[in-house]
Amino acid sequence: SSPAQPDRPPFYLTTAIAYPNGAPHIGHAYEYISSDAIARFKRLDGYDVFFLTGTDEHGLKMQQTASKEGIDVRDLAARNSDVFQAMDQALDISYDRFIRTTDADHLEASRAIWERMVEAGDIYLDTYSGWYSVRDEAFHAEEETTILDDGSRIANETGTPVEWTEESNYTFRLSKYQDRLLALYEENPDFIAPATRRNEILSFVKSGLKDLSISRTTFDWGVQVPGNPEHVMYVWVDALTNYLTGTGFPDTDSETFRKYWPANLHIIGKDITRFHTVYWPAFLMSAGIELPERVFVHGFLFNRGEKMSKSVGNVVDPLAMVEQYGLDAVRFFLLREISYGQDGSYSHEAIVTRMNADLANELGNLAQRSLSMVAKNCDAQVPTPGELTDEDCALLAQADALLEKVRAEIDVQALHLALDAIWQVLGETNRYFSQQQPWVLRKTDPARMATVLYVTLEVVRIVGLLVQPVMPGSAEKLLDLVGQAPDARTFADLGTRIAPGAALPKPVGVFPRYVEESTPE
Ligand code: ME8
Repeated sequence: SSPAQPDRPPFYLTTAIAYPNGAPHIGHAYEYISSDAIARFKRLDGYDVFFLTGTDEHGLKMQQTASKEGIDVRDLAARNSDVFQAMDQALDISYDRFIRTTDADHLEASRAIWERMVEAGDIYLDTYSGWYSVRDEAFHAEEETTILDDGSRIANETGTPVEWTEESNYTFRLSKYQDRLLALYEENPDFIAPATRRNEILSFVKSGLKDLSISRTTFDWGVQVPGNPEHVMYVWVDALTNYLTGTGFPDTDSETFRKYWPANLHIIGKDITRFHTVYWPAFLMSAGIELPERVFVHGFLFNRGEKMSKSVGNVVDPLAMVEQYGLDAVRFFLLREISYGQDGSYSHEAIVTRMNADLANELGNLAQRSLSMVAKNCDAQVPTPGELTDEDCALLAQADALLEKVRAEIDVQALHLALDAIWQVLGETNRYFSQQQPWVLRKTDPARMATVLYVTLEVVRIVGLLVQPVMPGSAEKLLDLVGQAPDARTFADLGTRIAPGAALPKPVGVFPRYVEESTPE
């Protein structure tokens, strides 16, 4: 048997689970890529990560889409769930489980949380009437809707049509949790981030919570309510429960539940904040289950500033984007260009600028120039440095300080600032390389040239290790080129300097420039 491993701290991270009523769009890809970068960072930083993603398959929206397409809703869900899963693979998303809300263990978990809420006295039968948006799978209060000129009514927040719904169904005593929710936000100021989202939710809850309708009888595509098969659960009750299912709930004694629950981080987009920061903690309080630590809300992606969504139809296929620019360029662009937590825009020009300036020039060219000098002038071995100058020490100190800086940014999900810190050091390194002029030293002072190349390779190595979460494929190639052993690529390996004398492979370019195809005359 293997020697006992010291226990690594657990880190449980989730994405929203998407409605598989169509193919995924770039907004979905953005959520998975950003969450994946966090999951990979935590793994490299020594955490025992569990990363959950998947598809949200029940509800009226799915049922209506299926009947429109003339297929069985199960087939629609299965077909598109596979498309989401294939996209995750193509995007290098390192999930530990891809959950489908039609999975057998999820049905069990959903019934269990329901029964706990019943036992708490929080579910009662009532007649519900109000405005429902199928597209949002959400209820909207009358004052949150507007009547259009043609007499139809829409939800103000999302612009989606709402319909009058009246039925006898189960209702959750959300109003009972108003004070406890406000206390939660007060005592745990980091529960909702960024602060703008927290403030929105604070004022929403302060304005008063109404009880919430949580079952439907007019269709049957959902989890049956325990003890009353006439009802299916409101899709959000079972959807949110997926985060518990992933840990083995309702088996609260299971090793996975004890290890991973409560979740450390739910990553979601801004349109579903209320469900995750009001309904979800209230359900958990009612069921007597610990609350997640934090909900981080990312912004929306816009195509050249224009809104895009599957329902509207101006959707960009993430895989076509990957085909055009390469996977790591797309991953890098999204995380570097957009302030995580705010809305962002993408365009061909912006992607090409990042590819060429940040990747090809600042990182690729630095690696390529230093490595090809080493190949030609140092017998293709890591050079042996002489005594270090102040400049050498200052640069290495900046590179050595990166882990702590980047870790602090990742801990508050400031992914763009983490990358910014790394690219600042790359900027310094490029200035250092130009000032030191190793190509001149080659003739005048080969020993000094060796030191400059050594210092440069060491920075490239540190950067290579740190960009693994964002660009796993390219970082792997870069680390191969600087001779970093494949089994020594965690952040614990940052502190061991590159070994002089190590043989290096023939340098190859890792970050190609994007060259526009010339338009035919
Ligand atoms: O909301 N930019 O599913 P969904 C960035 N099933 N993110 C976007 C986006 C955009 N343009 N459009 C959507 C659901 N998203 C529910 C979730 S969780 C228990 C249930 C984000 O397929 C959106 O905010 O409509 C959400 O986080 C995710 O994509 C899935 O959206």
